[in-house]
Amino acid sequence: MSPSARTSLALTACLLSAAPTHAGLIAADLGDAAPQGLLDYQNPFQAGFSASDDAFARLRRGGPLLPPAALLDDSATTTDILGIVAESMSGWFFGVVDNVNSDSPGSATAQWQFDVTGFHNLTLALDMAAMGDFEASDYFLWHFAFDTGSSGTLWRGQTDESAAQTYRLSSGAEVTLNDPLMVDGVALSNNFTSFLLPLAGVGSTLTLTLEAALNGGQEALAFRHLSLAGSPLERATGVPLASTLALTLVALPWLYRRKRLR
Ligand SMILES: [Ca+2]
Ligand SMILES: [Ca+2]
Ligand SMILES: [Ca+2]
Repeated sequence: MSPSARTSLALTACLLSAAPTHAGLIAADLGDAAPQGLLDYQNPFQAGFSASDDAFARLRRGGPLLPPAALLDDSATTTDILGIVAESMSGWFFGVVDNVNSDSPGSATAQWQFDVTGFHNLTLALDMAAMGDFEASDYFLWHFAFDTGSSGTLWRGQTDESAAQTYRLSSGAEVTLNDPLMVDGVALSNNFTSFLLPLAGVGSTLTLTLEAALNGGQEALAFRHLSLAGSPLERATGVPLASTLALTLVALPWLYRRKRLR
């Protein structure tokens, strides 16, 4: 291949690389690191309830607010038959235990606001886990809303009173309980399951809301690895791929002639 042809191919590769690319991470919370892109977080029960074995909060092992025992799987070192968060897991998660109590007779709500300015084609990912013998009255909902108005329900967790689930603890012991929480036809277990959804809409602020009503001290629910991916808006309105290719093909003979004239 002549040097000029190589130059042309390099230019072609360069122009093609300017075409729309894959989505990147733009916001995150409930992981090992500090939140990313988080503008605001509201939760009236973040400081805890009167009873320390109830929770509706961002938590992690070691505190500052200590997770209730129902959320912790300490079975690797002690007798424990109920839990989600293994002793090896030190990062943040959102934990719910018996949030229907004397401090809060109804459902509880927590809200995250993320900066999504300049992005579209957003995709939300979240890991979910639950363990317990739930009732039909136990449920959770995740909603989204853009400042521009589009909104909707993301996930609905509801009890399947005709099913049973086998939970495996870090000791290796298996516990089978009736009535698991189901999300999109999947029975949650105490090992985290990843869920992924595209979000229809654009805006500068995305609000995510968790609403939950769990009534019972032996029922645990946890979320972690909340992350938001998206594509930059300017790439979507840039030079279309077909135009880029046409421009390159027109430029090739000109580049070749220019090289020969030198
Ligand atoms: Ca039940
Ligand atoms: Ca209760
Ligand atoms: Ca219950």
